[in-house]
Amino acid sequence: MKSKETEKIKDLHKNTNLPNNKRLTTNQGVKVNDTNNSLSASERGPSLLEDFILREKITHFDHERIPERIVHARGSGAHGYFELYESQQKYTKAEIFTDTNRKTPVFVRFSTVAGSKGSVDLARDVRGFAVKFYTQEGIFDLVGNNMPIFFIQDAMKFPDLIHSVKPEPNREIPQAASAHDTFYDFISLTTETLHNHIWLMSDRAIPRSFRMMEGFGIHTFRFVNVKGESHFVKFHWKPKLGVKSVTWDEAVKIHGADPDFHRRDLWDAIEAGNYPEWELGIQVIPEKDENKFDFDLLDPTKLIPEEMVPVKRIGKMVLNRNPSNFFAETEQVAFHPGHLVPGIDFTNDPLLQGRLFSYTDTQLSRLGSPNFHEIPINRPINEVHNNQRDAHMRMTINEGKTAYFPNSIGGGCPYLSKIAEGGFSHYEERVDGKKIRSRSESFNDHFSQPALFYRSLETWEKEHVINGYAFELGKCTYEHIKLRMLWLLEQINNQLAERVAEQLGLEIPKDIDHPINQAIGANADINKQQPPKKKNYLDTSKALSQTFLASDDIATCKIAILVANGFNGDDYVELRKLLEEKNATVALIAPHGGKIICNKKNQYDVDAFLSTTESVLYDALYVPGGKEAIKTLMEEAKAIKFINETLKHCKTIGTADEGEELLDQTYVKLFKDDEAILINKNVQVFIKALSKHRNWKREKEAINIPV
Ligand code: HDE
Repeated sequence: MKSKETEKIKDLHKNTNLPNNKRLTTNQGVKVNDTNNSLSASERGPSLLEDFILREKITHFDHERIPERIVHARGSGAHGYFELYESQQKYTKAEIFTDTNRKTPVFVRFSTVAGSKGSVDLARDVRGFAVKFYTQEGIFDLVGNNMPIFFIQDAMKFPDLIHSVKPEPNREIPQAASAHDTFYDFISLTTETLHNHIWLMSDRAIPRSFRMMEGFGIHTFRFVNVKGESHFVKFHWKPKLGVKSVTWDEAVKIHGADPDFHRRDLWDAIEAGNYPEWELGIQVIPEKDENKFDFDLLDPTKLIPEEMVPVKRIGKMVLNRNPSNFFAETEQVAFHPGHLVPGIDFTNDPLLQGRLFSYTDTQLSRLGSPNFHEIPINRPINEVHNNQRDAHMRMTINEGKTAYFPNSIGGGCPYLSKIAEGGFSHYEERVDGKKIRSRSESFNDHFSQPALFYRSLETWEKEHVINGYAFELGKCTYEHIKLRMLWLLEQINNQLAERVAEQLGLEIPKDIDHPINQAIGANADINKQQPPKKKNYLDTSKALSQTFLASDDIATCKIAILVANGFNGDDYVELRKLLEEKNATVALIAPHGGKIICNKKNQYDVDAFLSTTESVLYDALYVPGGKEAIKTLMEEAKAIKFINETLKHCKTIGTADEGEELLDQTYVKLFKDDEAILINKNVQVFIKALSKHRNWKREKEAINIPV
């Protein structure tokens, strides 16, 4: 246990004369003198129904669970604040975006989408990135994801999308995984999904940390200024630590080594005072430019390349406090894209419009009452006054006899606010047309942006995308689904399709005129929407490639130091000091737990011993010298595996003196010219290599290392 926590517990125990409010009581406040034994008639006799203490304890326990979120069930939250750099009053009257003197409290919840509450953190999935701003004008929720686009264009299709990705209903398999038939059946028949889907195949879907992901509001929103003028706006979160991911091989291994990898990482960083930070960016588009793009601004499957409209960074968010109680805060928090403050407004994006209905509706079944806004984590910081009353679990005791408007008996309260006094008014957009059920033609280009994304990736990223598709389609069992996907990939990029086809052992079909496709043609996009010629409004966009979104900051980077008794203590102490100065985290790993003794006879606490830990939980490895230590490690099969795996995952490896003999027992001996394999180099060189996160140049060969 960490020393800070141990001290806290000691403090509690010091106080033997606990005040009444710390004594165990029933929910009615009655002190309890036994919580281990039920009331029974004689020592070995039957339990008695009158035992109200037992009944209360069990009844409460029986009802402890609430329905988990239908999507985004697995999540982790943190508190923090938002600060604005410069007033955006030209665009918006929202005071969090005009008042630079404010520190607005926030609560953020990161999540995966498909898995249940207890599923693993490293599933290949989109991540939710939901921010609740507790502004002085009320709650503003920016309920976004870590990818800038969504799978579908219209809310009507959301249940179909989610049903297809969730475990197949006959046997509830697979958990938190998109690699199965029903998902690819849907994707391959719904071409609008292909853009978000290619992001899902990329490393963005397996982040190294929540702290190293971008966030996006996705939809085009509106900013409205004091004069009532509107601008379109897209929201972006840019992480201070850059965008970093793990490889799929690591993700699979992290599933077993630490299923709570992201949750733990967020918690530990905040506990250690390494507060996660993002800058809030906006892309602002004047109303007059609405139709200037080759795609529709209302289409949530399209992004606006940053090269076309730059992202202006307007403020920063810092997460500096862990929740005190997971259920009360992270589980009960209720986000809603319709929680807005004056100065921010919606557009007619049909996905956004549908969401505006869904989020309150889902809270009613999940939290059980329209009073969910009274749960502490959901309460605005300003006062709430209205004529709503009663319902399950009402916490507010409303006084007086009037609960209607207008009234004179209650002094006319609560009063309305004029727009100039901060009353919300919707942007008066002109709407004119017939009631129809159809999709605008301007939403029909489903291939240009997936192609732009693929073109924009560096070679190593492309390889990961190819392998992502091959893995996922390789898990599908119906050949016609794989063929449909291959045909669609061919429309995105020929090299991509060929490489995936090669791994699947299939030929790319020449057309989609397959009997099964004909049979379902009437119900699916695929036959109706023969892809139009792809547009090429931009050759590549650097903002789409992780290569260009890195950061040199090694704060919270986790370095494993592999040692055994007799290791070179001076080497270790110097490295640790320099790494910790840069807020990196160091873990001493040894063949056994407890203490480890260096060549100078100093003792150190072991952080993890080899059989309890795995290389995939660290970002880099260092092996100090020391004859005796190296001899011991050479006989440890797990030490050899640890090194080989670190190498395979393209991480930095450093050693000095006798450490080289250990590395020579591993595949490292074949990679001695590699720029992130550092033998007898000074510590600064090690730190520099670390700041690159991975040496992807190694991957082509290293991927074949048999671990
Ligand atoms: Fe959500 N989504 N969503 N979603 N969503 C929910 O609300 C829904 C969409 C997002 O940490 C649910 O409280 C519909 C896009 C996040 O608590 C539910 C549609 C984006 C979270 C719901 C979408 C999101 C949710 C489930 C299509 C990115 C987790 C529990 C019209 C911009 C928030 C809940 C948290 C949660 C519905 C599409 C992001 C069922 C109908 C697009 C981050 O109401």
